[in-house]
Amino acid sequence: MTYLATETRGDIALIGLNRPEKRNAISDAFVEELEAAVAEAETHAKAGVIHGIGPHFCAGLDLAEHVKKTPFEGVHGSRQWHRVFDRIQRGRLPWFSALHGAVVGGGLELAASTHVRVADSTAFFALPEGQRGIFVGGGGSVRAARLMGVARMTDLMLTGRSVDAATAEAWNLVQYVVPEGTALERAVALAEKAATNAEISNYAVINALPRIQDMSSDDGLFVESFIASFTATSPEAEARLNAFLAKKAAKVSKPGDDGA
Ligand code: 1HE
Repeated sequence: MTYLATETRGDIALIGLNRPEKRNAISDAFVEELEAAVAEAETHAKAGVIHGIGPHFCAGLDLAEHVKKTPFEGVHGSRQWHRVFDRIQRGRLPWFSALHGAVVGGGLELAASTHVRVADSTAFFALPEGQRGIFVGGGGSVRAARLMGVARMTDLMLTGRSVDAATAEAWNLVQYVVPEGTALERAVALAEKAATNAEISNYAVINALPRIQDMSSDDGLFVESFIASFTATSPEAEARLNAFLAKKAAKVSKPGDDGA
């Protein structure tokens, strides 16, 4: 692999963005490689972690490549990012991202396609597209806007300012903030938790929840009933429910007891 360093730790697939000399800037070939790595992870892992190698998570779009494109090539490029990030968001696996340093532009869009974001205290977040004369093209206007809200995203894009990890947590951009240098370790620990869930439950969480948010309340509740029934009547659910009733399954832990 040219742009990625992949690794398997038990049930967890790790994808390291590995172009540190260019701050993990994402070119067309890079995003294609990411798609292949996600597809490969789906063949064997139960959860995945995406992280950045070097001083930053990701500096976003490879600006050197972007200047050479025609308008129509730009559309295809953006649609390619959409396809790859959609495979992360609505694929087979729950994905966790471990964030440090710059999480900017397309890097923030990539992080927004993962399901749980863990930032260390060095992480900073920005959408400098306006400064570059461009617009988000990796799904940011949908995913990032829904996470932080349109008003905050508008502010980030108009001012080009950065926000720190604590602000990103307050803005719902990340779910965890951890000490410097520990985001990867925490993201792997969280992914290991998710890997112990029933696969069908994880699939429902990552595929049904975002779709239900796009529905009316009435439609969402209707769809929820079918998913609830479909999962609850699976053989795995029966085995897990019986294990709990036979006192052979772990109880729900108190906050902090499980390391999360
Ligand atoms: C790059 C890129 C890049 C760095 N494309 N080459 N993204 C941005 O506007 C962010 C632009 N980058 C930065 O603001 C800074 O590089 C960072 C704050 C991320 C990191 O700073 P630093 O001091 O650690 O690194 P550096 O010295 O700025 O960069 C090291 C090298 O990486 C340097 O190349 P070199 O050949 O001179 O060594 C930089 O040119 C190169 N580099 N970032 C190409 N992004 C699907 S639409 C998404 C739209 C967007 O993502 S817009 C946001 C683009």
